[in-house]
Amino acid sequence: MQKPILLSGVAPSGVMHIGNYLGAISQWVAMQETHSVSVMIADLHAITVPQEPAALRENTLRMARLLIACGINPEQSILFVQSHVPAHAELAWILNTMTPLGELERMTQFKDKRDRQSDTYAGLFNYPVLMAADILLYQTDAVPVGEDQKQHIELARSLAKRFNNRFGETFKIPEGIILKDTGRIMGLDDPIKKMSKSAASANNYIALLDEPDEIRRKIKIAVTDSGADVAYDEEQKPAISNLLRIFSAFSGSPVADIENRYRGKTYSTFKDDLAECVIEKLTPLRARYRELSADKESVLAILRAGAARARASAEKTLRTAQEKIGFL
Ligand code: AQP
Repeated sequence: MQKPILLSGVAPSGVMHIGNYLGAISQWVAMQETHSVSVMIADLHAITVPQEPAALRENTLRMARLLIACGINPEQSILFVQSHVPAHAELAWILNTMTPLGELERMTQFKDKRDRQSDTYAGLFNYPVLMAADILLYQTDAVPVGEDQKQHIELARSLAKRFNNRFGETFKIPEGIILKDTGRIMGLDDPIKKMSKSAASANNYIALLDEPDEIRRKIKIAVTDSGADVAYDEEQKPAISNLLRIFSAFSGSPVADIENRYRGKTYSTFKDDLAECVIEKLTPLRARYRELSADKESVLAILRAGAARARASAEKTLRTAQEKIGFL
């Protein structure tokens, strides 16, 4: 029987942080057993804000290495670069012609990112339509993402339904998969906002490639709440609750067990142990990344093979959509 199809993606920025990892990438890795997984390095999305060409090229390769180091297995799953599959841009154009402006104007990510740019371009506004194309091209069943992508998945679903209603069954309606505990990891320096690589300070996040001393330092200075108890309470103790969720995700212990372990102990003891737990999990990943950095050719070969496999299924769906709308 054919496995359900999973597609998700990550922008090739220079940094992948533990929010990206716990909210999204670790899900993709785990679901390789049960799903047919495609992971896209979203360079078309990256250029919706200005990029320096050499850095974009390097970051795309770096992201491929990072994903493999995280456990995406290129022999089992499809790992590809979005711009290597032209069907993404072609379907996005078609979907743009049936997306009401009002739906894009409501997107909170757009408003957020626009406010951080000196100039805003149409690509940033249309980003969610491209994301809908990414998903619908592969007849995707499951899209595991962080909570920040929820609105975009809703748009992909409504565009698929709109197209199907107007032109007949063409696209599968995808389901977003958002983890309750790790779908929104908050910033270490501001537990009210999500952890984000474009935060003003690098103390906001732990990058997967941060060295152990850097991880210790960032966790030591992470914001805590008033009071002294290591207790889960999202309202009263957002900072400690966030650290508890990170600890739980990396250690595999339920939050309640960790609360019990640190009852009567200080924030500082809790933070020291959390840092060691994160370091233990990330050390093998960093080592694997370094190994892959020595061999650029084999990573390029993986991306070439991934693009060829992705193109085959994407083009099939694109042709069907083109025929349905009456292209000659
Ligand atoms: N803080 C987060 N908690 C849980 N999941 C998160 N994701 C992002 N931040 C968190 C999820 O990671 C996947 C890949 O993200 P992306 O590369 O597309 O970038 P992003 O969402 O734009 O991540 P950043 O770090 O927040 O970047 P900036 O600062 O540029 O906005 C996605 O599934 C995302 O939901």
